[in-house]
Amino acid sequence: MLEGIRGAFSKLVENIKTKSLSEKDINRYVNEFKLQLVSNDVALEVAEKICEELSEKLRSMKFKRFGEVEEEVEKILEEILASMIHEVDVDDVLKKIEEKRKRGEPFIILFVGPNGSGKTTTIVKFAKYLESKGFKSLIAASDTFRAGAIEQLKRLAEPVGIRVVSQRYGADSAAVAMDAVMSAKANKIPVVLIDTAGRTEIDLNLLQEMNKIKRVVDPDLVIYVGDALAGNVAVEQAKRFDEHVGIDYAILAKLDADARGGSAISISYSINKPILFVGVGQDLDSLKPFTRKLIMDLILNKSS
Ligand SMILES: Nc1nc2c(ncn2[C@@H]2O[C@H](COP(=O)(O)OP(=O)(O)OP(=O)(O)O)[C@@H](O)[C@H]2O)c(=O)[nH]1
Ligand SMILES: [Mg+2]
Repeated sequence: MLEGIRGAFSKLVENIKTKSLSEKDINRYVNEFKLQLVSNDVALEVAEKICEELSEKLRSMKFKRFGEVEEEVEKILEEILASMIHEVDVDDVLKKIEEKRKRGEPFIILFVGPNGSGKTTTIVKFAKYLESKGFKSLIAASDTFRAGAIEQLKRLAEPVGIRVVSQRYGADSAAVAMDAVMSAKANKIPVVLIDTAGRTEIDLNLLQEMNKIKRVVDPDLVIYVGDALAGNVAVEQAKRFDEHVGIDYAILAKLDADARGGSAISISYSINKPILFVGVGQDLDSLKPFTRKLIMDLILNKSS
């Protein structure tokens, strides 16, 4: 996972620690590093920002004993990354759910994202996660568009004891969502998770449909599920969903299959929204809270 970006970072550290650096060296290594970031899916604007700060900090770096240089460069990279990756504590979300539960109202989360990004799987993982924290949830099958979507959701959710509220294909997705909300109220289920249809193109119809669901159920959170493998495209898609629908958090699925790793850095910075979780496998327990530490440890090779 993330071998590409990790390789770029260690190459930079290697270059810098073995030479006494002239201005020209710094420019060369930083440019080389920038290219590697971009080829590992870091969005250009983000790579430029990282490298601008990096050059500045390298120039003012005081070289100490030889062995300390590596540490120093790693520290610089850590600082830069930390300033770019937005973090949120999942417990904050759990607290908000608890507040609504006390008021007897369900907490509603709308999941949006492009075609095949991992929404349905992620929702069921999320429901399992909530269950482990003591919150029951039910899922609205508001993807009434794609053939097989309702069965797929039921096949994943029902064996693990999570109820799915569904209607027929072609039904109004906002009506399905509303049904689920009413059912949650009647049955005192504290969380409603709404699964929606993805599309290959981010088309106007889809966005209108999302906005209609949003208007009708007034969700507490809108979560964008992005596909780490989509790289730079994932960043552009996230931006467009944010512009048109408005998103609060992102979840980045398929990080386990992402050999490059740049989208994890880019998405959070580009849309200025925190990543809540990352998906690290197809099974339903593969959802990890996203922390700066998790991503930095992966990039800086501090854990496997
Ligand atoms: N390796 C890996 N695969 C994942 C992960 N999350 C989802 N997938 C797989 O990605 C594929 C698509 O997942 P779905 O959950 O159906 O995606 P979706 O966004 O609901 O797709 P549409 O409803 O068609 O838009 C499935 O084969 C999932 O098993 C993950 O974190 N890691
Ligand atoms: Mg789906």
